[in-house]
Amino acid sequence: MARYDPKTAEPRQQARWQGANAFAAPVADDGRPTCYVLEMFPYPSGNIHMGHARNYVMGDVVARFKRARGFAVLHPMGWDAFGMPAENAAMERGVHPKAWTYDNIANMRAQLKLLGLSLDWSREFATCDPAYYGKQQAWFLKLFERGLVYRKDAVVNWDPVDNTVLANEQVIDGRGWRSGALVEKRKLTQWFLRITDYADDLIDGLKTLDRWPDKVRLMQENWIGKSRGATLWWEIAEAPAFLPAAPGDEANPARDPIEVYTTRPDTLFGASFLALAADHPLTRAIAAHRPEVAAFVAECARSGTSEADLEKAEKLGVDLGVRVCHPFDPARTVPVWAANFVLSTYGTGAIFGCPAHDQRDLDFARKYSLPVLPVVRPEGAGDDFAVADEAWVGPGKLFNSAFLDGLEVEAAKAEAIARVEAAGQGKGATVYRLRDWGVSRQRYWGCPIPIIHCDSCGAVRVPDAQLPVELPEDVTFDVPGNPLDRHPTWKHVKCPSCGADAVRETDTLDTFVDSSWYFARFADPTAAEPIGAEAANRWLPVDQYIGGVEHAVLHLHSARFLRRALSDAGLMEVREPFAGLFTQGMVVHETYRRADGAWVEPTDVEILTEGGVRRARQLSTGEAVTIGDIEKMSKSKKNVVAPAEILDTHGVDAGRLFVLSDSPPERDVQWTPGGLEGAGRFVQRVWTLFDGHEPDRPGDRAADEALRRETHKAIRAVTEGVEGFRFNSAIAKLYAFVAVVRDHESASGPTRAEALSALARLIAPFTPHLAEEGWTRLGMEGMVLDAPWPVYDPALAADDEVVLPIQVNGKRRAEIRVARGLEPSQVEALVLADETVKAKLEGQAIRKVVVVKDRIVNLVVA
Ligand code: ANZ
Ligand code: ZN
Repeated sequence: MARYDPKTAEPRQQARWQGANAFAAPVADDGRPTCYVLEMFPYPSGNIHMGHARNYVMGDVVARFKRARGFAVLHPMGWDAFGMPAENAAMERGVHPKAWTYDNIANMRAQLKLLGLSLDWSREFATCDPAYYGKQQAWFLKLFERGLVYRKDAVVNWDPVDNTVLANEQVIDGRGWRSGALVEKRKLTQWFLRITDYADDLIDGLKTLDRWPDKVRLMQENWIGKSRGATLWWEIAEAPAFLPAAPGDEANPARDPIEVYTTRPDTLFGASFLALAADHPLTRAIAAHRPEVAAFVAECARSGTSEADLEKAEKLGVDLGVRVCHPFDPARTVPVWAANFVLSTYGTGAIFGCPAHDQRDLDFARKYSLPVLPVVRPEGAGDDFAVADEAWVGPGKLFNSAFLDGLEVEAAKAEAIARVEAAGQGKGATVYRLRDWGVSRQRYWGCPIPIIHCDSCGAVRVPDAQLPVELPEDVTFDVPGNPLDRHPTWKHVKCPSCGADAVRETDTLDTFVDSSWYFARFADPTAAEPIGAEAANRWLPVDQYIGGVEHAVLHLHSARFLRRALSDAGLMEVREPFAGLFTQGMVVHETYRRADGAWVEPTDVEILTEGGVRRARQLSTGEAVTIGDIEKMSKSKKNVVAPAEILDTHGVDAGRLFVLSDSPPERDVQWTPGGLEGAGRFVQRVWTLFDGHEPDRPGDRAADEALRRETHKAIRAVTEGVEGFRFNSAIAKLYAFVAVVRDHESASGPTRAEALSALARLIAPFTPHLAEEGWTRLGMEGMVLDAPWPVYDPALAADDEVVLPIQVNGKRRAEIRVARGLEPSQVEALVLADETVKAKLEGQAIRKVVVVKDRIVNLVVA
């Protein structure tokens, strides 16, 4: 019998699929129900890594399974191809971003093709193809006409060396991640998408996403961050003389009441100060006259800008020398400070501090010796309730609070809002954490924003006939800044509306825009409209979307928003973009490090086990290396195994099997050479069964009956496993089934044929090449790809036995296998006669036996 040779079999089967154009999704309705399976498309960084491979193999299992179940499947692939790394390559190595990107795509496409994925390559595109981004410009202009795209001044992180805006993640300890320069805050006019218009709809829609992980829905909800509370106006009681004096004077807003947003109006009587953001108008007005305030503002502008950074930073502030009146008691005044923990972009950029019931306020009050007045006391606490280092943020009853005394927190909130509204001192308010989406980037390698700026007409849209606005290719990267901005000719155009000299917008779009609608373009990638209506209606929403949980917030949120905006612009129907979402775990690997700190690649490491202790040695130098933590495969720690490496050893199918078999898909999987070898042996074992099949062999009746039952049970278990995204348990079942088929050698040819034909179809989603080879070897017609998924007979698949745990005085001590449905009295008799149970009891007397039918046995002993 010949060994199975993946090196010849795998290319052979791939050529067969390609020859039959097997994975092209039908262009027109062919009567089958549709199923759209999509994995998050890759950024063309250079090589396909193991995380990609696992992601795409999971999608492939679903796609192949759905196809066998009678669906017309759309399973496309493309490239999220704009972004900074291409420009960095240009700056560091002098390659053009376009050449770098398309070279990487070619390389990665070839690597992906080796994995035997059932992808419809005819629909492939990259987001940097003018044919794609031109359509993006077209819908951008539709949203512009509807007012869903607008321009406003926004504060950005500015890197004064690289001359560019940085995202919050690119600011590390207040410095630019590339240049190391101290980052400044600058006001720039930027383009925004009006995502906040959809805040409520985005929250409501989450309720319909019953095939999304709960944790992702929760993350989305927190990101939108809807909260109910109140805005309150605090009249100015005292202010430095240099502030303009006229309240209500529009030219002199500095003496207007300060508007504060709170989610805890119930705690108003515990207020001991107000705190303003560093760029609140009043802070700035005072900074203009007081150097210590100006210094504080400058300091805030330099430090980290993300909410997470602010959360960690020490709470700092400066007294502004202003006092304001308490809304419920004008005779009582509190001081106004500027503080670094107040965000200018949330609420009103001003808060009242209630140190007893908010930790940040408490830290601040302790640092600057401000009063701490408790107003909510927990159940059981008395009038002397006080807080020390920890604010009380839990429930309780109000005290020290006049008319609110005795109320629970929720009731007190409502009452406080009613009172301030009646007094004209504030009103109930709903506030969102969500901000409009700033999409301007001062970069070259992105989608040009199709706008022309004219001195007399303002921002004018590029006429449709002039789309796409293509990126010029003759750009230089030798100096920092945006190459589009300094290009000699590209930006100089005539105004489309008055014909005067005008300039193009030189900002490009955030790459998250590119990835927020690609799934819709795949439905008809050559449509004249951005989204081909007929095809989109047939294929969308994506039935199963698969990707990393790191995209759970931004990418999914952008896509959900855009779907709504485009539907309002008449470009697609309203529905959620992704009906089902699965977030897969990562591929992790041990790390290895030399004494000098250098990381060592796994292929250069030999593991030695002595007396149960694992040690490692670097092969190339013979030096001992330390075995470090198991971490996500990453180039920086060199703990990567390239998918190409596995092809050379055990073949694609073994690799596919391994990345899915070792842990549940939502968890991380640890890459080990041993695991891959195990999968390789399984492939051989399966082949041996196919190859040794003798169709005419007689057999014995008992073996036939048993094998048939096992076959139908396996069909059921694998089907349920794939449907429930439990690929690892489906594979475990396949391993067990293969052992069963081997053990039932005395079954007849026809019964074994039934078992093996089911096996070929059941393994097809996981190890498609092996399945095709087996299918042919069994003498079946056509490709297993086109064979329907096996169907089980429920009577044969029924589990006729159950394993009951046996507890003795509440502890699990033994188990017993009995026929399903057996009456408690019969079970009791079997348990009492069981030798293992007797041994466990060691002669103790049984007081009581409780049997829960088909579930558990409890023994009470003296
Ligand atoms: C008074 C108060 C008393 C507050 C108390 C909390 C507890 P969430 O729930 O996250 O929406 N806040 C308001 N605007 C802010 C800003 N721009 N920067 C920083 N903090 C701000 O948070 C709402 C609470 O965060 C608000 O309620 C306000 O502090 C603070 F015992 O007001 B609270
Ligand atoms: Zn004009």
